[in-house]
Amino acid sequence: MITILAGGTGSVKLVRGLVSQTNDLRIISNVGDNYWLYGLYVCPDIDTILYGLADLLDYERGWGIRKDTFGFLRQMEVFGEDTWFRIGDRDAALHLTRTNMLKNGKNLSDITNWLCEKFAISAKIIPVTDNTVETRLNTDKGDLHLQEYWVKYRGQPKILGLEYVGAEKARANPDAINAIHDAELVIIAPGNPLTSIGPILSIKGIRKELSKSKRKVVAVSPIIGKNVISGPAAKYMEAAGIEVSAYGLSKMYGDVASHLVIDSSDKLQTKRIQSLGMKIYETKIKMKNKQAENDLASFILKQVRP
Ligand code: FO1
Repeated sequence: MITILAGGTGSVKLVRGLVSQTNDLRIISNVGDNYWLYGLYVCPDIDTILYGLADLLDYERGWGIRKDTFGFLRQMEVFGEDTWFRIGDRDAALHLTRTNMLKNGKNLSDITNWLCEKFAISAKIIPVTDNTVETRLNTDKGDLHLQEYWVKYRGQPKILGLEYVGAEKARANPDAINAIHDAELVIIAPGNPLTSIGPILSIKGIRKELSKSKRKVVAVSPIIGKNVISGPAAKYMEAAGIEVSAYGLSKMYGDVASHLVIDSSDKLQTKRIQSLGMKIYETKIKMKNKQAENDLASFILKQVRP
């Protein structure tokens, strides 16, 4: 059994690749960017995996359903509501269903299992916790939810700090702990280390279990040279004073992973990273198409030997 820690669009590509190579995959999903809107509970990282594995994801945007319509949102605008967070019509149906199930006493894990069944997804998606953890940014425009910072203000405000509110008290999902404990290999997806993977690692039970299992944990870099393959990770890393490079990443994951997959073009960093005690694997990490997703997944499963 293989387990992957995932969040955001960088992760879903590798998740898809892994599904093509193994039939026993557990996906521990970030919940830090979950967001309440119009009384609906939106879980972007869970939904990106659901849509990705159901082959519904809009890959151009990296979120939502391909060819979705936005009639619901247009009507909300007519009613004078803010519409900077673009929820599609079919996407809204999912959020409404999930919110009703929550109101009827189901927890996020049960609901996510049910959604996997509905989308005929055989991999198991495990929200890292059923409690609320929110990634919030302290900025020069005030305290903002991640979605407000990134979508509403387009990542413009100056970041003064980042916090995973609720992480202290959140109870790790027991299925997530078991998924780490029982796995042959645990993969940290090439997601944003601060806003996609960070909230997962901020939950004490998870970090402890990963540290115990460190010999079988491999992280995949989302960075090539000084650039992040996609998304705003560099912005968050710079704000946190972390070097934007595979080396900077290895320092962040040093206590939870003992293997790191980097891009072949980052060879020159290998020695520096090895000095931190990590085993390095070099390959092409950019997943431009399905073949590249499968190739990276296959490389990890064949080459990384705990
Ligand atoms: N990202 C945007 O940049 N603009 C949007 O309007 C937007 C809407 C949206 C709706 C549902 C959903 O699941 C995700 C959505 N995202 C949108 C993506 C989201 O903000 C982030 O990419 C993730 O939270 C990062 O993992």
